[in-house]
Amino acid sequence: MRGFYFITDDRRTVNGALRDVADAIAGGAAMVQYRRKSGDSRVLLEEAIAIGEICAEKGVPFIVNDRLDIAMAAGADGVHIGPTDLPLGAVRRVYDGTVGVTVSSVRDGVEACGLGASYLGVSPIFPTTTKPDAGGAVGPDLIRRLKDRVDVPLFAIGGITIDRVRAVMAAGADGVCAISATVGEDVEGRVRAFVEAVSRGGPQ
Ligand code: TZP
Ligand code: MG
Repeated sequence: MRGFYFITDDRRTVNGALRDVADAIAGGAAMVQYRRKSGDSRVLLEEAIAIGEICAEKGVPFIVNDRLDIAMAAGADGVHIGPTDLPLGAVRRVYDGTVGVTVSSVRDGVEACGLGASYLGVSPIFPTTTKPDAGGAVGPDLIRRLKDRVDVPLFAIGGITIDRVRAVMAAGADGVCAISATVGEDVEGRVRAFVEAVSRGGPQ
């Protein structure tokens, strides 16, 4: 798992999110996460299935944020969990797909890998307003310290802009996630710029 990891913006409508996913894949996104923080489960499931179909058509791995039940019911490739979701040990008792875990310290990252995390979202690298409860910025150095301790792919998330790609890739990230810096206008073009920056290890 390497490259640009696209995450849907919770502020977008369902149609907007579907368009964003198609555009992000056209721009070269290597993986897609469906992130919607509220809504009836059956509505979330419908949206997850629709996004999963777009991803499957293009062969792009599809991950559901927070909800193992929706991930499984939608036939997703995996689930992404954080500190307030089902604990990783519980998820692994019933699920052997891809499980991504948000971590903000070396200790949490090492523990998550011991429990079977498939990749880590290292968060928040820089300040972000997209996830108000993300905690204080941990900086690119946490990627460097985790790289020495774990073997799974590391994705930098939180306040990532094109200009910050170099710092996180130099620290050893396998890829980046960015919501505000991609969603809005020209998602395809913005994602393509991230994909190129990640593959070069930074912007031109
Ligand atoms: N998890 C940790 S930070 C974050 C998530 C979902 C938000 C990232 O959004 P942005 O707009 O790229 O800072
Ligand atoms: Mg979560």
